[in-house]
Amino acid sequence: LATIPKAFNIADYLLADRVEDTNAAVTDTNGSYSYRELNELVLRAATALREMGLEPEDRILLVIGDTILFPVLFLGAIRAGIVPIPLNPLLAVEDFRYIIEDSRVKAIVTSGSEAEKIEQAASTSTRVKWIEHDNGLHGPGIGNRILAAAPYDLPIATVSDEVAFWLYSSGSTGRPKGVRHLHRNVAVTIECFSQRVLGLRSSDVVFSAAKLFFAYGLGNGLTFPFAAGARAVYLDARPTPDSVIDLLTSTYPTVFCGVPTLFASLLASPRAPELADVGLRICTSAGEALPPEIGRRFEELTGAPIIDGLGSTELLHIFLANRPGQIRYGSSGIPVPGYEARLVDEDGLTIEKADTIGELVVRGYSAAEGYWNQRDRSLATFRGHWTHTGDKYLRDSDGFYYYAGRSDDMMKVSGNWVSPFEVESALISHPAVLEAAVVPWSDVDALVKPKAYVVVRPGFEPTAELIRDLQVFVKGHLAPWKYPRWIEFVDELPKTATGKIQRFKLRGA
Ligand code: 3SK
Repeated sequence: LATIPKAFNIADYLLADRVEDTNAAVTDTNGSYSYRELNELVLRAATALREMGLEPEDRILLVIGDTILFPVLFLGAIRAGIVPIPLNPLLAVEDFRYIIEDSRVKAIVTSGSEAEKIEQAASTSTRVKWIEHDNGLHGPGIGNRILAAAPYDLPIATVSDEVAFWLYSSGSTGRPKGVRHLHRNVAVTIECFSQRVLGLRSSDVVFSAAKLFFAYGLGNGLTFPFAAGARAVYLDARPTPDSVIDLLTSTYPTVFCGVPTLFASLLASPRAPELADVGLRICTSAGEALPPEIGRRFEELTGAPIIDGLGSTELLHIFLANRPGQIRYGSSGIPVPGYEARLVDEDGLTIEKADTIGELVVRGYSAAEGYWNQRDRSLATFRGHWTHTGDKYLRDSDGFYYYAGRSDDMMKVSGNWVSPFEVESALISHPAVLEAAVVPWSDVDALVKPKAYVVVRPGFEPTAELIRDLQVFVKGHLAPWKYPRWIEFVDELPKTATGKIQRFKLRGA
């Protein structure tokens, strides 16, 4: 791997050489911005954040959409040594409240549509001093502050081994964990995946349907294209088949980064034939295993192979992947150059034999420094140079890895972690529910969604109407992707002698 100097700032690394570059860096719904403009906006944002009163190492939450303001604020904060924490705007108020307390942020930038939720969540915090609104670059709020500030001109004051930003990852008890990433980690993912696997170049136009607040989207839509001098195309709206096809047929990206559910829904869309000649060079898929049929059919339709891979928030981006020209649909591929992978048994011993399931552990220099204030979980996950993924895999005799489930009960739904415990807790707070167990279940496209088994309280009828009621109820309490797509009523749940639910007896996925 390339040597990374001690004095190092990832925002500076991405943009400092592009100060005079007039090529387009970002196209969002409102227009295009050259690298020169982007660099200047980033430096103005760095000043604006300092003028608001933020000091280096202070933290700021970014609850904003995929527009030019995302890279401007994310990189602007980092350039000034401030630590941004991008979050999913669709989280529930309770999630925001927990993260605001846990992260001890001093400032929050929120898009107009989420402002009410954020203000409610921050109302109990004694630490949050500023809530700024994102009403667009030219709108009142943070946009105007940035445009009014002078470009930041202080020298780099960060080092490669210091924390640059955090991302939150869901935990099995439902409490998200703050994953702390260093400046150097970004440079490692760029070299290993973007350069050595995707071969991203300045002529590429990249569209990531996975949003920028995800580790996967952050690499695809921000750090990878900027490092290559390519153009990133942003879609602020929800990535539905229609909005994605509109974007692909109007901006003609060469690289499209999606998740399996989206590839499946694009293929099922009556507008799918429009994708036949949009000029895609390559696609990536992550978030959950890509069903082989979906991969093959999408490649047949568009002519572009899908590079399916496995990454994690803890390792920042993809570390197992297929390779262009060497794709095995149904497999997560082989270790990305720069990473080593092993399978271990329950005693931590390496499994050498092919086709034997074990836990996947990975060694790579993009591993996070640890979880914030969660020592036990950090010790369990980041063991020396090896990161324990919690994923079960098998490796065939050619060295290709195949997903075989989770070591815990967590599941991935459209690329988002869902804790069964959290969905069960929401269900149990409904007056009709006595007990609930939530497990992963496969839909017709072999994609995983939550299914709930529910025991109703005496006096309540297990009807189709109650199913709808419960689904609406959960949607009202949790982020939208978490509600159970199927609910089955049962007389009792399988349990251990000590009363723990045996979810594995109910699993169908
Ligand atoms: O879910 C994944 O496979 C993934 C990929 C890249 C970065 C982060 C994640 C969670």
